[in-house]
Amino acid sequence: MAFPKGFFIGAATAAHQVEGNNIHSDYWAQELLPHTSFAEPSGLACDHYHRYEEDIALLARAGLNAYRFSIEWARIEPEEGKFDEQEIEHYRKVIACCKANGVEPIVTLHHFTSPAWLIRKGGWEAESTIEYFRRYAAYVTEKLGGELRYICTINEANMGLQLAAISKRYMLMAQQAAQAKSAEGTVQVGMNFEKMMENMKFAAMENAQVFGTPQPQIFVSSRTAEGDILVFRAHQAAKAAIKALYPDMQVGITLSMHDCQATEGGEAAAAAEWDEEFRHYLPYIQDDDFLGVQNYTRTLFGPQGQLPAPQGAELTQMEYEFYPQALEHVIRKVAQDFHGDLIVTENGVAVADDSRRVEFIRQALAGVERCVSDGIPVKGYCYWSLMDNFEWQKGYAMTFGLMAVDRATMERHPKESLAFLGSYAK
Ligand code: GCO
Repeated sequence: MAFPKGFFIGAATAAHQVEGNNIHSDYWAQELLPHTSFAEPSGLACDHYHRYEEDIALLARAGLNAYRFSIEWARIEPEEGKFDEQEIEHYRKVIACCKANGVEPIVTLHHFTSPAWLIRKGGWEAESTIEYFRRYAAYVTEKLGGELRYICTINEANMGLQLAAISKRYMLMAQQAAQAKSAEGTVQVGMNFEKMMENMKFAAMENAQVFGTPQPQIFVSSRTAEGDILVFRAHQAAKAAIKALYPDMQVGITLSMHDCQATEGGEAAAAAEWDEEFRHYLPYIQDDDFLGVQNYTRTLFGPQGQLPAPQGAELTQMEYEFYPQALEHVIRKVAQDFHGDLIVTENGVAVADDSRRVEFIRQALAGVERCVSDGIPVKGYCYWSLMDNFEWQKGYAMTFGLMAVDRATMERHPKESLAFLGSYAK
């Protein structure tokens, strides 16, 4: 079966991960702290800011018909209330370039990075952030809305809660390791634990200097229950502003979702996780035009909670399981409760061997095709990512891309997987 006419086959990027020199952002500041937890700074990234024409042309030449990218708030509003028209013109050109290449631009307004000033004002736990985000969304829409059909307000709006859960698990393990310091085999862990705590003290001081608080509330931080909902209220405020200007704009949010699978006795834990990742947000997104589905793998649950990947499972560079079947499962589960359109805004794999990427895409898209033929309103699939890029704290080591980037020369090298993905659109 082929996808219906108008189905998007695309690739995704995020501004900070590819553009380079995002100097007014919170991440830029954090990357440069002496005790940073980033493996390396983003620097020039892939210089996509200057090479977007080549990148979009390569995407289009391979047959892809959609490009999901993000607009960088820290460029548009580098200082509170000071909006930069020239940066609007930059993104106007990016959008025009998509169209000249027959590519649908799918724009995200917030993809993890925020202006540093926003974080100094309390960031993603502060009530005032709702109004700041609404104002920025309205500004961008007023300027560029006439050229767009799809806007994702916030990327992986549920990330803060997932991080809170991971930190809790991690701290528990670290405490146990520290207590068990004398026990053989854990000494080394205890030592590292102490060093890590030491490092955290310095990092806290450095953060205080830059952001006025030892624990800045960037978007990708552990979120409180109130902060979790605040993000969705910011989405709702932005959506209302966008709709007031362009009632026909397709507006949605994107969520990071695992295929939560129960092994025997793990049913309650898997259901609780699905509720936390997805279902409890329904009241805030139910009326959205679409939901952006972002999935990379599955998570297994037993009676005690989350389980590691099965023995012998193929792992990706990210150290989670290579499991392309997860996407179909997630789409089917989401469609039980969410009745708007679905767009796969991210799905992908970090592997060195591109033939495994081709296989991942083949299996993932077979699952999407089955969903479409069962009548689930999936409107598109964007692979993460168009090119190898800055994978946040992990730096440039993770290769998710359909194209390799030689960061010394910035030359692009399309991989076989790019043409393979493009073949689905032809
Ligand atoms: C995300 C991420 C991307 C990551 C990708 C791979 O939305 O989590 O948006 O920025 O690079 O998920 O881990």
